[in-house]
Amino acid sequence: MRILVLGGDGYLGWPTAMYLSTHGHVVGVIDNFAKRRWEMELNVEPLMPIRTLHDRVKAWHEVTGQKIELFVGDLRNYELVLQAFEAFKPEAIVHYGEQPSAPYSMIDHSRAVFTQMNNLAGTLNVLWAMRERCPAAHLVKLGTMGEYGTPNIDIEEGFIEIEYKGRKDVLPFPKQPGSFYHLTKVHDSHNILFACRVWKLRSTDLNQGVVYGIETDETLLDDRLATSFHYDEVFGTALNRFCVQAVAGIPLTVYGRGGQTRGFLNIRDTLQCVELALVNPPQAGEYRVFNQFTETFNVLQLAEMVKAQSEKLGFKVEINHLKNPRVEAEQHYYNPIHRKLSDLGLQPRLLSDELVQSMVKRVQDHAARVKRDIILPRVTWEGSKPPDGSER
Ligand code: USQ
Repeated sequence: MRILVLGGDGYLGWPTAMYLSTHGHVVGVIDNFAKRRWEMELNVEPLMPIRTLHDRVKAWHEVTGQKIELFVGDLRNYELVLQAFEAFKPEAIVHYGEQPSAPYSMIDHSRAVFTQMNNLAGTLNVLWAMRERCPAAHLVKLGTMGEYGTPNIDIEEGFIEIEYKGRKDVLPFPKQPGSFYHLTKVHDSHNILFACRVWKLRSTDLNQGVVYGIETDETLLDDRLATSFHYDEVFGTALNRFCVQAVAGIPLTVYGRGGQTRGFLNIRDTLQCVELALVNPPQAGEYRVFNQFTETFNVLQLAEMVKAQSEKLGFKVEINHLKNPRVEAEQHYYNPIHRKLSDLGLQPRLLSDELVQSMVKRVQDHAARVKRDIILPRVTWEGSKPPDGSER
């Protein structure tokens, strides 16, 4: 299949491109390197040194003999998107090309507006360009479990059957997202659903949970193929951050009581899920939603797991309950359904003691690069002190 990965320079985009290339697909990537600019803005950087995308594509060819075609450009530039679709002729598009951080979107007014304009305009351009250039292609869009929030009922996969005043319908599941970033995914979902209904495009919206992990089979082939693993307060996610904190001797940053429960999955399972969606495409006009995670944990459980496994490796680890910088429920019901990917054959790699230990060991290899002053949260939902890189 000819597959174009949007956001191919990112934590998930680059491993996805390599994985699909290994699995016999013809792969292209688009990126405008915006994430690297945001990193510089905030003076944060990934744990491992990351080559430029041009160099990674070159290294991929040297290591495997496979080519990945590279397009440099911004999805907000409609002409560029049209030209890339025309040149590459994708049969499927995997869309990661968005600002992915909830805290980034909550720093200040300009980042909130930027996140919404960037994510929504990019996705709208993708939809229009699909309509113009490749209406039969399958859009696999990275959404988020965070679209649903934490309602006091089971969370269905995208749609819920409702009976109201004696009548029944199947309607989009109610959304209660927790940040301006998560809201962009809700708005995207509505735009994609509409484009499928009206233009008969086809799309799978992957409502993904929090991803953890450092390595995939492909990143392990060569140091030059590493993916950008973040641990800072803005771009790092819970479990990844805890592993770095354990190695750096910083008490684990559990926000509030730590009862916040989320769906989690291994980075390797992200790749498996995306491929499962790709090789089992929806019908023309169909918009479907998969809840993409393999297990649920609350934040305190994760911190306790990291503490226990790191201590086995000789680290002394404390858990700190910080004042929660976010506005979110810290104790709540959480039972999201996640059946559709399992039905397609997903073989999950669940979080194990060994896996936590292997992540901690891998972090240890790069311990000298950990920037200690980018870990504690400063962005708050109630009005942030912007993390200005110049202070660091
Ligand atoms: N948390 C802590 N301590 C930390 C970091 C996070 O207690 O040091 C808590 C947060 O308060 C939150 C939970 O852990 O309750 C998850 O936070 P996170 O930063 O790991 O993940 P989140 O902001 O939800 O966003 C991440 C990705 C985003 C994706 C989302 C999936 O950055 O792109 O959409 O996970 S989900 O969480 O299912 O919405």
